[in-house]
Amino acid sequence: MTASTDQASQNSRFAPRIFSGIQPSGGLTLGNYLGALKRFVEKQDEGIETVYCMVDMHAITVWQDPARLRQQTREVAAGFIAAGIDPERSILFNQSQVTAHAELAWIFNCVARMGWMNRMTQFKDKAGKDKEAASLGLYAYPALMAADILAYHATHVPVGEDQRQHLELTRDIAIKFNHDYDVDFFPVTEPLIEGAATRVMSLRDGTKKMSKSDPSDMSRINLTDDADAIAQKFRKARTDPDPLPEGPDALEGRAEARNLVNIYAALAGVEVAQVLAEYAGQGFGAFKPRLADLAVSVLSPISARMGELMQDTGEIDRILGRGAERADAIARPIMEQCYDIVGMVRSRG
Ligand code: AQP
Repeated sequence: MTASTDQASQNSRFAPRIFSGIQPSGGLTLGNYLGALKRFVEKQDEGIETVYCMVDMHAITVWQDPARLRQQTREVAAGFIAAGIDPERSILFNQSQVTAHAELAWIFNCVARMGWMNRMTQFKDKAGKDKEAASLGLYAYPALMAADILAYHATHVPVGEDQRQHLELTRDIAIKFNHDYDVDFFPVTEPLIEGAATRVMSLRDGTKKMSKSDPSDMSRINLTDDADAIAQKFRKARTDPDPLPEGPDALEGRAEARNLVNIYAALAGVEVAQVLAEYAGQGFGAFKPRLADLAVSVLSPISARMGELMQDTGEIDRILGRGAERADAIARPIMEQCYDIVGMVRSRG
């Protein structure tokens, strides 16, 4: 049996279930929208069971002002709903309201090996030069992420390219847990990294990921940006002087050009080759305003709806509370089984 058929048969006893999350560590960006949110909506609309989470416990692995964290959690929730997540069809909640995440993360801290964690590139990037000053939570982040996913026995996780390594670690943790305790308890989750915009890059530097925590606001499009800001940011986006080429291969070595073409393709829902067929030979002076118009047409209804939803944060809190109850109803029995497998006495009434 090959590794993939072996794994397929191992996972076949688990009903398909999608889990994914976004940190409320800032406002949502075009990268979050194209790499994650848009695809979350597609999965929901395919009729698969979908569980989506504002991962506030991940957010505090770096300093968050408490009032801002609360505000951003509600705003990110509004972003999910405005982008098309229906809180009746999907389960939508914030992580800290379901304690299984923290409980399972501790068990996974005891399953994951130091050597595995030491290889995580996101920790190296986020901790920067002064690793001694980074929080222990930032180091253990991938074990909490594995717990987020496996507390629901999720079989598939739509994410951007930057999360590939963490998903590999989630699989390693599931395999080691199953092996150590001689059980077939956790699925070996499949990452879903698909589409033209799995890695949207900074508008100021085509080698860096577009990120909500980048100090430069000009590096990203925020979902709440108005039409003028979007047009200005694309106009000032770094590019090269050459015209757009005829085929995708010729974008090799032109990181900024490729990024803008990928964004256009993902927003329009077409292939990169189709974008180039339309714009080949034209310069960025002509392309950027068309890209800005397209981005405004996609994002402005989302931004307007977010604004409306944020008028009633009490309703957002009710949605998150109800989502947390539904999430807990799935995760709690899995957590209790997990404690039993590990050998913990559970004798409370
Ligand atoms: N630039 C991006 N391109 C494609 N996908 C992206 N994602 C994030 N940035 C891009 C995807 O969005 C989901 C949620 O990410 P997150 O907010 O939990 O964490 P992150 O990847 O660390 O995103 P940021 O914006 O860079 O946050 P900060 O600045 O707080 O670290 C994930 O599926 C991610 O792949």
